[in-house]
Amino acid sequence: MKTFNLCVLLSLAAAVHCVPMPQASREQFLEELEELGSTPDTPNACDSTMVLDAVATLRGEMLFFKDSFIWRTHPLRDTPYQSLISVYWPSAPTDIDAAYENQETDSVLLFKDDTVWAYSGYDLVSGYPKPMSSFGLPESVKKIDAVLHDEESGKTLFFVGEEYYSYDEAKKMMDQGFPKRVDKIFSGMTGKVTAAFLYNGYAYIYSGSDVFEYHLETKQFFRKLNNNYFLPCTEY
Ligand SMILES: [Ca+2]
Repeated sequence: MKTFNLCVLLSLAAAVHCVPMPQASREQFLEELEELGSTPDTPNACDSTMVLDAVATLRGEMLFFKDSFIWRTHPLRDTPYQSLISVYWPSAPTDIDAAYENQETDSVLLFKDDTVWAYSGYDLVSGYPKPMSSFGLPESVKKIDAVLHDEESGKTLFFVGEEYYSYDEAKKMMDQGFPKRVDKIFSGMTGKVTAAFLYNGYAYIYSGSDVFEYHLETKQFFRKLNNNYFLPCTEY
């Protein structure tokens, strides 16, 4: 039985809906992995010094991006699932800068240099890829370091160097008065932000292999974690 399924959790009641992956993608993935082999280029979740390119959620899962690879994890599964980004999204870039999930449009957005891609499920959303300037970022911003989307407030924060911009998803325009320093909102965050995502009312701000946990509403800093907190090493 060669059927290959991608399981997507649809509800907290743990009802699992399996989306068949096209057979061609499965074969392509196996061939590409065979070509790559277990080379040093394949990122390893057990490398505690690894700096992820981007982290995002997607329909209850977590997505971790590194080079050409992606891991998917789910709170109810123990082992992260690693594959090539191209298996899910053949037209997507590799070595991305940032990513976030827009739950309202049921899409995940990927940023690389001055371009943004949006996917709903496996499908490229009509109109994408398009210039990142469509968000209203200044022309001087040629790439971003990370992005953080808060569904409650409808704000999306773009991290660029020591500063961040705030985008209003409802108004589809940048908020006035930005950029501001990152440590004005996330106290003590003076290092470069490399990835960010929200989970269970907390903001997780990555700086290299360190992850800083902040309460979303109060912005109070709680603790410093490591990459492996969310992306566990499963080689024992
Ligand atoms: Ca990044």
